[in-house]
Amino acid sequence: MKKVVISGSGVFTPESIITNEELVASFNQYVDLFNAENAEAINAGEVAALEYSSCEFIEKASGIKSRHVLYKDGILDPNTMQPVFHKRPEDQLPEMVEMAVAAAKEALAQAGKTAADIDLIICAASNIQRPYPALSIELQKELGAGGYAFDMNVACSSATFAISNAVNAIRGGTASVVLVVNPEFASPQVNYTSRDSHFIFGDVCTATIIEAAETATAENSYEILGMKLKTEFSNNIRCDVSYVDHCHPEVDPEAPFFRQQGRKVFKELLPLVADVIQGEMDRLQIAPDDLKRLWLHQANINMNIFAARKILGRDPEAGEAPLVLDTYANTASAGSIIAFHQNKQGLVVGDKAVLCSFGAGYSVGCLMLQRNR
Ligand code: CO8
Repeated sequence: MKKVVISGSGVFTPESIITNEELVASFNQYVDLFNAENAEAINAGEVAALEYSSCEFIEKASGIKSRHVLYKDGILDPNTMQPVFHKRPEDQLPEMVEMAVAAAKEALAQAGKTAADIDLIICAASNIQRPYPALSIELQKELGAGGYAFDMNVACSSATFAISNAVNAIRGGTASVVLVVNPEFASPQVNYTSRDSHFIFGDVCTATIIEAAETATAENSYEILGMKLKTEFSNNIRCDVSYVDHCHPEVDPEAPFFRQQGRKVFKELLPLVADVIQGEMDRLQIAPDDLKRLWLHQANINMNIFAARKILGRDPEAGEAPLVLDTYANTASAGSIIAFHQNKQGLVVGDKAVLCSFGAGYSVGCLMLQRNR
C-alpha cells in the first residue's frame, strides 16, 4: 500500500479574543436585564429566573480560559448576544473561504508546495456557510489549484474523516496532493444567552497537506500508519438549522443553535474513543509507551486527561497530550489539528503519535502517525 504522509499544516487564528471574564460579565448583565424585564412573570412562577454564569465554573468544568472569534461586536452586548456582521456580496470571499486561504498558505509553505501542485481540495467543517456552490471550489479558484474539490461535514470529526478521504484518494489514484481545510466559524451557532453553552466555542481554521511519501519534500512529514473511523447515532449533540426551515409552520427558536447534553456526551463518548484508539493500537501493535504524543480533540480538559489515562495506563506527562482549548476553546474539527500543528516539532524520526477527534454524530476519527523525516 502506498505510504501517505501529512507534509504540512497551517492555522489561521482570528485576532479578536474574548476572555471568560468578558463573556461572563456580559452574560450576567443579560441575566439582570432578562430578570428585570420578566420580574412579574418570574414572581408568578410562569417564567424561570435566569442564573449567573461563572468564570470559576467554566474553567473548572471545561479548561477554557478564552477564545478567538471573527466578529466580537455584538457578542458582548447584553442587548444583542450574537456576532453581528454584514452578508458579503458574491464577488467577495465568504468568511470560511477567507480563513481557509490563510491557513492553506501556511500549510503549502510548510509542505514546500504551491497551489498548482494541489489536485484535490476538501473543505471539511461542522458548518458549511452555504450549500452551494461548494466553498472548496471557490477556494480552488482563489488559490489557483487544479483537479477537483468538495465540501463535507462530520461535525467535530470533519478534519480526520477528510484526511482519511484524502489518503484513500491518493491510494486510489484520483488525487496526488490534497489540501484539507477546516474553517470552523462556530460563533454564529453559539447561543450566547445559554448558560450551559455560551462559553464553549471559538473560531479558527486549520489546513493540512496530504501526499504520497515519494512526492514529499517538506523538512518534516508524518506518515499515516493507520486510520479508524467510527460513528454511532446520538441526539445528545444537535443542531437543527436547515434549508427547509422556512417551510415549517412552526418556528423553533433553538434551531439555529448548537445544543448538547454535556454530561451524557462525556460519559458515552469516552468509552467509544478509548475503544477506537486501543483497537487501532492493537491492530498496528503499538504499545502505550510507543505513543510519544496524543493530539486529542479539544472539547474538555477533563475528558482529555481521562482519555489519555485510559490509553497510556498512567497520567499523561506535561506536553504528552497537548491542550490548546485553554486559549482556543472548542474549535470543533480543528482542535486536534491545532494541537498537532503547534506541538509536533518535539518528535524525532520514527516516533509514533495519535491524532483523534470525537464529537457530534457521535463520530470518532483516529489517525495513527509516525514521524517520517
Ligand atoms: N456557570 C455556572 N454554573 C453553570 C454554568 C455556568 N456557565 N453552566 C452550567 N452550570 C451549572 C449547572 O446548572 C449545574 O448545576 P446543578 O449541579 O446545580 O444542576 C452544574 O453547573 C453542573 O452542570 P453540568 O452537569 O452541565 O456541567 P459539566 O460538569 O457536565 O460541564 C460541560 C459542562 C463543560 C459542557 C461538559 O459536560 C462537557 O464538556 N462535556 C463534553 C461535551 C463534549 O465533548 N461535547 C462535544 C461537543 S463538540 C461537537 O461535537 C461539535 C459539534 C459541532 C460544533 C458546532 C459549532 C458551534
